[in-house]
Amino acid sequence: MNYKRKNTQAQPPLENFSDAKITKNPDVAGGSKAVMSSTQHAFKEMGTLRTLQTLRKVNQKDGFDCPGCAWPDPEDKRSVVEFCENGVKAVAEEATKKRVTPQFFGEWSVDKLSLQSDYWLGKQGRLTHPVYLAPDASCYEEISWEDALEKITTKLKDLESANDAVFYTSGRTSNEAAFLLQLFARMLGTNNLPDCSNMCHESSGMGLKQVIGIGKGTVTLEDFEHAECIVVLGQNPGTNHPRMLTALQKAARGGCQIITINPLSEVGSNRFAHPQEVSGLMGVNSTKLTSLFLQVKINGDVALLKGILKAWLALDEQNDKRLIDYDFIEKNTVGFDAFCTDIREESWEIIVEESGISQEKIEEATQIIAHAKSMICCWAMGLTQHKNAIANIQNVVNLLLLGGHFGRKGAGACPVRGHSNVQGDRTVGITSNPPQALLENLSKVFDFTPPQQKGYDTVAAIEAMYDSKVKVFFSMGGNFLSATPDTEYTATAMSNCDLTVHVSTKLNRAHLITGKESIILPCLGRTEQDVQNGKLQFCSVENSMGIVHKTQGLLTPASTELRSEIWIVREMAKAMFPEKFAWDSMDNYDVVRECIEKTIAGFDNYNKRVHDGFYLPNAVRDKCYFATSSEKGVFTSHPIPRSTLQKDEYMMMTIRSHDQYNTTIYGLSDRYRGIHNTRRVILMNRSDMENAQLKQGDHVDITSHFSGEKRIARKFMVVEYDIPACCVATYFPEANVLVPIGHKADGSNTPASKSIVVTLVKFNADRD
Ligand SMILES: Nc1nc2c(c(=O)[nH]1)N[C@H]1C(S)=C(S)[C@@H](COP(=O)(O)OP(=O)(O)OC[C@H]3O[C@@H](n4cnc5c(=O)[nH]c(N)nc54)[C@H](O)[C@@H]3O)O[C@H]1N2
Ligand SMILES: Nc1nc2c(c(=O)[nH]1)N[C@H]1C(S)=C(S)[C@@H](COP(=O)(O)OP(=O)(O)OC[C@H]3O[C@@H](n4cnc5c(=O)[nH]c(N)nc54)[C@H](O)[C@@H]3O)O[C@H]1N2
Ligand SMILES: [Mo]
Repeated sequence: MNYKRKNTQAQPPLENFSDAKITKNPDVAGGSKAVMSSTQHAFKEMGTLRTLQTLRKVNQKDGFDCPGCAWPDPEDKRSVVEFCENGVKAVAEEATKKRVTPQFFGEWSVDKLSLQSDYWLGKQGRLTHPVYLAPDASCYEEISWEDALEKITTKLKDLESANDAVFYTSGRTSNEAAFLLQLFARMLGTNNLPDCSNMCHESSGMGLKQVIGIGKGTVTLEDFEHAECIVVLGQNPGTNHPRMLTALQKAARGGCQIITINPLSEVGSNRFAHPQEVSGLMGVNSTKLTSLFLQVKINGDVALLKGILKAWLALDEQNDKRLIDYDFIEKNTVGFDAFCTDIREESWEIIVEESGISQEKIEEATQIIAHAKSMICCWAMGLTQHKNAIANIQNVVNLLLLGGHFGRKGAGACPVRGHSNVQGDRTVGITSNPPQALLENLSKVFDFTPPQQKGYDTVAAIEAMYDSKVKVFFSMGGNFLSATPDTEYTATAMSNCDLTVHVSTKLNRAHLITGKESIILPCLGRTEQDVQNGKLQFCSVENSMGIVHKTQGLLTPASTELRSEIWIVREMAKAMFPEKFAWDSMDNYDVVRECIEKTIAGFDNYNKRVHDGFYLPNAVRDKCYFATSSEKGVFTSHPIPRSTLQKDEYMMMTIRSHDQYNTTIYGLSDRYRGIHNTRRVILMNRSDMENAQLKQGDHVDITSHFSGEKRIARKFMVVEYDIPACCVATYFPEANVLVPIGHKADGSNTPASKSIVVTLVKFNADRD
């Protein structure tokens, strides 16, 4: 392990499981337990006054956008409490009263910090000062902003090639900061702009763009009220998008049929008691959400979707061709005949074997789908993080095209985004593969020649760093070490840089595996007031449904030494390219928004419209226009992926617990899955456990297998769970060490972190 500075650990430490407890899953999500869990957390982190003050402003027009997820806010009737349990935790995590000061760094060497758990690291509080880790030093030390920025810009100026620098963005960054960062990187001369989206919905963006001409969803929140059928695939909204449950509840109450496709029967998708309704809070009135649950095998979605498509074609024949929207297909699509031939040729035997769902169940789902006049398909990481992710997404589109579910009320595609501004960051130019129009506009507006060569995405950046081709790694938020695949490989990669820089709110493991030198720049978060030159500023973000709106914090910043992300990039730009722009004028963020308006389509009148929020244009949704080369929606055919599992091998997915936000661990329990006080668990099917002679509570080492390579993660506790045979589940980021860097989605390069082939052996403390 040559990444080691001294004795740093890239992986979280092992557990002793002394407090671990496994209970039955609850039946209902939400209710009073959700309120209790969130308020306890909030009061502990923020205190009573700050909690009340802060929560009043979450997702309100005059407040700040919840940093939790990208689910949209209702446009009119907003509740005074427009947030959810996990939103409260996300806010509390940022608005905590605890602080990580230079004194703290003096007491805690990087080595010592790395032995602590991710939970512990996050719980230390907000970063207060810029700190610097000198070559061979063991502790970070305080550094002035001036000196920190000087070190960074000097390194950048000295680069032989701009492509020796990488600029990563995580999805909490505002439109304004993201726009400036991509501008800065391109002025420097590189498109090395990887982002968290590369590990997230990249497959959705690419898959959709090829077949419907836009890489985003095509529905509004209102559409959920008009859908007759909603299919939720590979998503756990009860935990990761709890406010979506309100939309699903409304739909279910209105008679909409909800089909859930998931290897796990997630509590949040089953029943929901709205904590903001008195009856829901008391637990006396919960709503059944899922009407049909299909417990698909991990990565069995292509098989299952093709099964539904096959059954639909047959059902349509039996119903005098009244169940397929032939008019829509004729007018708006290409590829229908070849698609039908491919679907008809699929065998039921393979469909059932690979999906794990019987033909009868598939036909039952098809009855609902084929008869729905309006259907929405929602999905998240269960579809995007597979080798064949694009085939997953394009088969969802096939389903929507067959029923004509585009450009119609109550219907469409809904990739549910993760980070609260991951979609906006992309819109304003964070991408390693920029569209020509963006480069041309940048060149016109800012008078420079942007680089044409494609840059590194996340996986390519790690590989380049591993090969010592990157000198400076700059991260705008996120946790590049723990969120990325192949933790040990990535650790080596990061340590091969000359300088690693993190603009962050909280301490995380990526700060501990460093280049020769490292700098942490502490920034303002969403909840905090951003005052520039004596004037209060605000930023803007785009939600999962393409609405751009204002976000403005209210709290006094955690420290006087915090700077806004915009200020940081602007200062770097001023030092590097003083003649290119009157950078100081950007202390008024309206000026940044004017630049965005001039460069990116759809932002007309940005500074005026941002106050109320506005939809970005969406040709598919607005006028059923598909911007593909044929100007039509495209039917596609993809073979069913065949399982290659050998005896004693399992297919592992890495998922989120109810008490984490990506690599930020709020707590050690996963209430909805009955797992308490532990995270190093592996969920297994009972018959698999019997065959492997394992009992609940046993400890195992997990080995992943990929192209002859092996990776190992030690000491996980076996938990019996209702999961299909030969499928297992572990939590991200503990299991990321098992995700091979080379195992990724075809076309989108997204790490395939939901389909890892693994074997298990009993844990033995004496083993090397
Ligand atoms: N509280 C909280 N909120 C969050 C986050 C968080 O960590 N915590 N993260 C944010 C981010 S960045 C994102 S991207 C989203 C993530 O939101 P999700 O995508 O809901 O998150 P995951 O836990 O990765 O869960 C994926 C779901 O897919 C299922 N699944 C796994 N493999 C397959 C498969 O092969 N087929 C099918 N059909 N299902 C499968 C799993 O059982 C699980 O229910 O949430 C966002 N919101
Ligand atoms: N195995 C496996 N790996 C995965 C996934 C999976 O499902 N399985 N999911 C993937 C997905 S979907 C995603 S999106 C990525 C997430 O990847 P990242 O976005 O890189 O990771 P996060 O854990 O969200 O980043 C947390 C850190 O962001 C910083 N931060 C928080 N708020 C702010 C802010 O306002 N400004 C700044 N500058 N910093 C801030 C804090 O320092 C915090 O420690 O992980 C991916 N990795
Ligand atoms: Mo994500």
